[in-house]
Amino acid sequence: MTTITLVQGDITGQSADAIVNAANSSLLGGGGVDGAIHRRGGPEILAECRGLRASQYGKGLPTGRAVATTAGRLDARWVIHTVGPVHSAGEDRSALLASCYRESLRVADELGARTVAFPAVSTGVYGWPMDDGARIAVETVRGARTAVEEVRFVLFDDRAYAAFAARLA
Ligand code: AR6
Repeated sequence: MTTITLVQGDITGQSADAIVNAANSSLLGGGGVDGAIHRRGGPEILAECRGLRASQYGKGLPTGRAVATTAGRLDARWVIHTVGPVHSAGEDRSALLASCYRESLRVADELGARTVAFPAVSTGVYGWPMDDGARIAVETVRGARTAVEEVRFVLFDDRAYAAFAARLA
């Protein structure tokens, strides 16, 4: 049984086995959570991302997939980088967003992570509406077959926290 917990705050301050990054396919960093993780986690994370690009993801990590690196100076063993879809009004990309959560948990299982902290993937720069992003996140984690014991959603602001709390209720 996986327990879902909610926390409001900055994901880079969390203590967990794995912290999920809302990355982009370049794996070379960016703004939002991605920028914050690389800033606080230090250069070791980017160095490993560069290595992954060179060895496996020359064309980039595909949307909906996930890959792990060291967590550098973060209070975690791993960062799991996943690439959310950019929201589109004309195309339903929700299966790709669900895939981010499922694939991140699959990677967490491979690593043996028991506690995993997630941000609300795609709901920032990538424009996903928060309520729908929360629905997909909660439904997918609830439906996942995983040995992860705690999934902690770390929500940056009141609005995100309220959206996730409403879905969990
Ligand atoms: N802790 C927790 N949540 C955060 C934090 C933080 N430190 N910072 C922002 N959020 P975003 P995306 C929230 O934009 O939409 C990057 O440039 C934020 O309020 O980080 O998947 C990447 O390199 C929002 O609710 O990720 C990609 O290019 C959620 O985290 C692109 O952005 C996700 O916002 C990915 O966009």
